[in-house]
Amino acid sequence: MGNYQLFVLGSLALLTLVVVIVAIIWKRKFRTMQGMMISMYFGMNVGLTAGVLLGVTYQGNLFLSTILSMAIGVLAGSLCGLCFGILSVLEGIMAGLMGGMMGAMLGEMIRVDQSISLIQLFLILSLSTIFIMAILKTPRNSRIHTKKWLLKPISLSSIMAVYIIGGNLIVEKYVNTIGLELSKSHHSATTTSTESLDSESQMIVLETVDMKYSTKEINVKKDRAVNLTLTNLDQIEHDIEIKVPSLPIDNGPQHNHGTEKNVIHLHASPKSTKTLTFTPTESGVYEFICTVPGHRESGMVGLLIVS
Ligand SMILES: [Cu+2]
Repeated sequence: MGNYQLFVLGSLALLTLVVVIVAIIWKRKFRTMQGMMISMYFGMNVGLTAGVLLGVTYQGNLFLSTILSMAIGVLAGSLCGLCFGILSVLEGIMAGLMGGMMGAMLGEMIRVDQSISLIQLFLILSLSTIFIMAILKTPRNSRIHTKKWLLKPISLSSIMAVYIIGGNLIVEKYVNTIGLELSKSHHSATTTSTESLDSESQMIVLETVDMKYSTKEINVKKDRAVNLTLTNLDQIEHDIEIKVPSLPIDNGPQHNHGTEKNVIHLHASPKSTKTLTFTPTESGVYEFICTVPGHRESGMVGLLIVS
């Protein structure tokens, strides 16, 4: 749990407390239907907020995020409903269940950066429960004589604005951290990294494990040296062969049997690493394969894209 998650969950807890206190103070002013409506609105929005947050946080474990979010939604909805009576409790519980479930599913499916705005939207909707209560509390047919009543919503709004701006600052840090983690993991997960050692050479690292290449696509630039490394993690031998127009290879002893012009061939025995350098001279899409019998057929094939 990062700062951001704690910020949102803490806000929800605080909000629940405020809503319950306000509901207890004003409960005589609400009719049953209004109490039900408030509980429903509050339970649903708290469930949705917590759901999206936890769904994103625990992506890949929808069961956990759903159970937790439904629990939070039910807790908020029923606590709010308790102030108004049994019907409101039921309404709050059902809305909390539904909000938590839908929120978790939503969180599971969207990206972290997309979740931020949704969480904020639902958080604002949850906060607006207080406004709804203030509006519903106003007796029907009552006319507003002075402009004093404006003070309350204005002060409430400014408190909310400060709160949300403060929250945004935390959010930015959170997104930056996540973005950093993402780019880091992206870097290590895809073993094919086209990074330039200097301005001229491009490093490509390809692994073979469980009869598969670690990537199905290699992107390189034309007329720039490509340093290709094949790391064989399997117990059987693998190789890589690419028929691509290229400059003659000058890799000396490391270079195995790529004597044929325009054929890149790199062979790695079990648990070994081999490297060669070549320079593609024409852009296009070329197939790379493992020439060990049966390997290509079982999926050891990919594309080299020269641009
Ligand atoms: Cu193979």
